[in-house]
Amino acid sequence: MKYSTAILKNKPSNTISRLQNIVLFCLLVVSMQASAVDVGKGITLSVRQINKTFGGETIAFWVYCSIGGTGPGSCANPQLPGPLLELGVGAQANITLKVPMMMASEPPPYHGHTIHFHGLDVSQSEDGVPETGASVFGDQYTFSVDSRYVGGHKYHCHVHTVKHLEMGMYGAFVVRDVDQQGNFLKNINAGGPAYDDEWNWVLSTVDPSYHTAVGDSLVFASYTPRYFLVNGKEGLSRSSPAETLTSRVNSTVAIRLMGLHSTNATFQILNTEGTTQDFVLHNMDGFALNTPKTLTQIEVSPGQTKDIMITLPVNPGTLYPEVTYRRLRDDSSYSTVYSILTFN
Ligand SMILES: [Cu+2]
Repeated sequence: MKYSTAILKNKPSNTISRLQNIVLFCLLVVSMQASAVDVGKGITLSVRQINKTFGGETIAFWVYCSIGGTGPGSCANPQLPGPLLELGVGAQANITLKVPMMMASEPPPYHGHTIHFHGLDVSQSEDGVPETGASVFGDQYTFSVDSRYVGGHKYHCHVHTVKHLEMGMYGAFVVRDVDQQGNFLKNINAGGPAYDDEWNWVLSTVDPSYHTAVGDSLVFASYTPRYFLVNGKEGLSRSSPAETLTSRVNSTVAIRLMGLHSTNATFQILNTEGTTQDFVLHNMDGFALNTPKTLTQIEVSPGQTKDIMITLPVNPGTLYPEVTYRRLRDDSSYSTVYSILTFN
């Protein structure tokens, strides 16, 4: 309803443009929802190898995928990162991981896979850490979380993490606030402010040499990333963005920044004049701040999650959210990943 109102208000005489907007919006919603999985309904995940090409270089990745279906993130159509997993507060997650016997390139004890729910305080037996007893040959994960955890988290494999994380074994995990019937609410945290649109950004980096090294190789002693990604895409320029979102004027957009990368990273949002835009930080590492902070720039370190919200201007336009990846040693810039946020 709100979307229709905004469209009518700003394009009262352009029916074709209005229809295009509605179609585009529906397509965006469909494509975003296609890979989201409510793990409260039960889900079986597996792992597939896919190849991706960056800079003319073909690199093998291992990705989580959901068994069943044909959409993005299913094992019929595996994607980097793995599917967005969602869980309502109070519901029980029921996740089965089936490990295929195809990852023979990692010798014992570095073979097999788990799921570690980074930032969720689950019991040790559900935590996916092989060193504390998790099975690496397939496992069942059942847990529930309370309202403190509403917000952005992530999941990744905890087997030989330096290798398996780099290989692409990660994805976004969002805990949803719910109403009394258990329906998901669009709140940034439990009872927190509501947003109109949500954008989940998985930050990651790629050092191709890690993708061919195995076991205790000395390659793992030095990280030299060559490709820098948001949701598995490079976004090398604004004309070739990693992510695009079409929203409405004067609406609020939640962006959840999930650090699965292995460098420093800085997030900011620029307008067409190149001026940084204010946004509000609401959650850090899945927990609501007592006092939300208004910022123009934010650091996302490896392993961190930061949930922000921006209120879009009242006139149609475009903003440019971007992530600049930086060296851990001296913070100098590697590369910027560009995205586009339009509102009309
Ligand atoms: Cu793994």
